[in-house]
Amino acid sequence: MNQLSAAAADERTRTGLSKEALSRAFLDNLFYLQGRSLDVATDNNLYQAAAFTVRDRLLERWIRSAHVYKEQNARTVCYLSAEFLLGPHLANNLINLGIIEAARAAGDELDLDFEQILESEEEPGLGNGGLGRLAACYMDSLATTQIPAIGYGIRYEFGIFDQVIVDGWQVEKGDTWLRNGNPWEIPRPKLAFPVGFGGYSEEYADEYGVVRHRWRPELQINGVAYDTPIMGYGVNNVNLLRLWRSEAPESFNFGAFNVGDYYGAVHAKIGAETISKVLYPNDEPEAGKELRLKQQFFFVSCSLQDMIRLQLRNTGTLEHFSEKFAVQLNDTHPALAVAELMRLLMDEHLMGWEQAWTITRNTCHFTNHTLLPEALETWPVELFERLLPRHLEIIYAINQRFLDEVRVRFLNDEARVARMSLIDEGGGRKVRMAHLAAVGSRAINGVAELHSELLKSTVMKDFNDLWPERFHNVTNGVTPRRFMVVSNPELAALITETCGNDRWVSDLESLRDLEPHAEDHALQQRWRAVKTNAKRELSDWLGARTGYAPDPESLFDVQAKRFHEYKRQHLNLLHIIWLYEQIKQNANTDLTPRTFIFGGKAAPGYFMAKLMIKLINAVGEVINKDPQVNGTLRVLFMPDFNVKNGQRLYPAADLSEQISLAGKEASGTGNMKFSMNGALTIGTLDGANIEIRDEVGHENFFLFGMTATEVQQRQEAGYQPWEYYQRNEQLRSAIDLIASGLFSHGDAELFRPLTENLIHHDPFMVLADFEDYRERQQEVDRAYRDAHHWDRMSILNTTRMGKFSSDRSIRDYAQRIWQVEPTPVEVHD
Ligand code: 7GP
Repeated sequence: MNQLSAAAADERTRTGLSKEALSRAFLDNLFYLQGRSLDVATDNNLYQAAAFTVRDRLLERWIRSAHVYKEQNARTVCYLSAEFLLGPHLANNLINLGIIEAARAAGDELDLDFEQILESEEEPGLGNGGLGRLAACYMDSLATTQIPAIGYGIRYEFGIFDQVIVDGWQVEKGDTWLRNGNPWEIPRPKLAFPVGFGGYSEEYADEYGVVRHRWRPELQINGVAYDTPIMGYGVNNVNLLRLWRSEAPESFNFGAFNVGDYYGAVHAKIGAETISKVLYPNDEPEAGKELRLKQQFFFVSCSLQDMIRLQLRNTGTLEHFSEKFAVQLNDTHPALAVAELMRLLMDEHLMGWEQAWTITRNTCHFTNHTLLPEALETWPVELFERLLPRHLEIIYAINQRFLDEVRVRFLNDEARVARMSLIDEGGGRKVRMAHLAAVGSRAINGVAELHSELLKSTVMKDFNDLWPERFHNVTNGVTPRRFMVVSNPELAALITETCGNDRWVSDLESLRDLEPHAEDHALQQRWRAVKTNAKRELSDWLGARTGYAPDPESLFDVQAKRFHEYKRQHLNLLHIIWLYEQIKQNANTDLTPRTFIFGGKAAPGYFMAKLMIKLINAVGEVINKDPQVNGTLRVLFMPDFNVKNGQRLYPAADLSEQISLAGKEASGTGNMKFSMNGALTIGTLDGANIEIRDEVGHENFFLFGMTATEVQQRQEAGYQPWEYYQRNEQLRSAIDLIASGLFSHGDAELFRPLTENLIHHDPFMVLADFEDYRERQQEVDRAYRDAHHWDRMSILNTTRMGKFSSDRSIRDYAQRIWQVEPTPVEVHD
């Protein structure tokens, strides 16, 4: 071998995928990046060394992908989202690179605890729940389906809080995910964009006498890029997640800035850094929080400036901007993109209105994630005036043209004009962000069939009347890599063995091949053994944390999701209390032993949700200790439900609770994760439950409750929860038991807000659905005793989940919304 090719071979092994190459690189990284040898390395040292070893391998493919994308001038999806709830990277990247076995073998050889190294990773919790996790699943699927994409968002220093349970109450703890450093990101200090706030807008005449506008912000900060590579599964495509961190610009030079006012200068610097400091921990907007609007503008502006930079670098003109980029607005948080892209094109790049508007309208696409009225974002006009005066002007100008169109289309309908206006004129003028997003977008979509229909018939009805062709449905999906292969390796191995190959991992529809085996008793037994093992693992984990290790033979009944009244954790709880009463009344009551497991965070300011958490823990405390119950019932609360803990939960669930009031849950995605892992669902006809039930078969799904239409009718007829309370003895005694103080050491006041609210208001109609829910739960009870039948249903739930892979969702977006094609990447040796 000559010297050159020897060097080349060496280069290859530096990022080689063999056990030997991994082992060598790992030790190297441990020594040179962590300054440690094996004998003194901490868990975190080992994790970091492993992470850097994997990252090196991603980087090689990333550079190659960027090169191919650029060479082919590939159309690129830009997913703008205020949240990306990624979860731990290490195991996922090992799977996607196809080297988890080699890595495990390398670890074994070095006598390392591989699982412990994976466990050491602190997850980046840069999201609240469904919307943020969906963005992360979509990043995985974009790379896997080989679609060039950039995820743009905010690099929050503090992500979603850590939840600890103290005396049954949720207590929030700051999330310090960056404290040990983040090996997955690459800071790009030179890739920074100025972002203005405040000041005023002015007109001026350019050299040709054309009147133009410019914004003179009072304050400027910088957004600095932090890049994380996102590796596709089984391909060489690596996409980019680019998160912005706010900084004071260099001109904040303490000497030059504000001579003599040293403290003032420091204060201003802190102000700049505050913008990317913390994620707002609510799954709906908090009214009028100035910092939140600043965050939204901050990341939108940086992202668009970055896209413009890329386009100018590649083609020297912005004329074809909308052919190069498809921007997806993940709910209204990035809706300011519409106004900011207009401003950048017109004020900074001197385009005329018509051209800028055509580009903007052809670039943006908008996904709505909720119909809850309180979650529809609006911002006071006064706040806009103060923070974003030029954008307000642009919004007014968009609005004027838009309302003219409405008037021409619907003659003499000023009520409609007022309803559709970008400005809500009633009681304090406000900018309606959903309207801004809708007017500025080519396509608008909901996230499940029912949700998309309700979107068209309720909150966006007027827009659907005007532009029906812009409305679409793209049913959500989740990635089977993280939520099956990574989190449930035993199940994955069993499936692969039975199918004879692992094609299903990136072609989930092919799980249908397994269906003929659903009857096979040998498979059923192994299927059950895998489930029981997962339950045992979860039981050990819960035992160590809550003091109660549930029996893995009992039915694991799980509700894990954010706490919200519309999700009706209290419906589940009322049923549990009713079961408890049955046992108390008759010690011989024949019940299938069950473990009820709850998990989820409540927004720190959401009193009722926090009270529900307390009640669950209080009920658990009484039931779990009661000798008469004797293990038949257990109620456990898994603290700190996040992506990592979710991965422990999904494989271990027998029954998945998807019990929202019909019409309220836009889609749900946890429902898919449970079902993929062989849990059966008890659920309402809400969100994607409807489609899940259609796919898995009605006979393999426990349905209860009113339909969305019935909900509406009942509400219109005047819903009286009190009547249900009076009429239904079971329900009444469950509620009365809470009110009696049994679960609060005799304190009859503690849970009164909850019980009173149920009896007298019950906005989410818990009482109306209780009886049907209770009956369906009795069916569950019976069904679980027939192991063969249950296992068969469980297998069919998994094999029929093909539709709910996020790969399918992304293909839908690519074909129907973005018109973008895959760009495969080869890696040459
Ligand atoms: C959630 C929806 O509540 C959930 O049903 C859906 O599956 C998920 O988005 C993904 O589409 N919405 C949010 O998380 C959220 O924050 C307010 O919505 C903007």
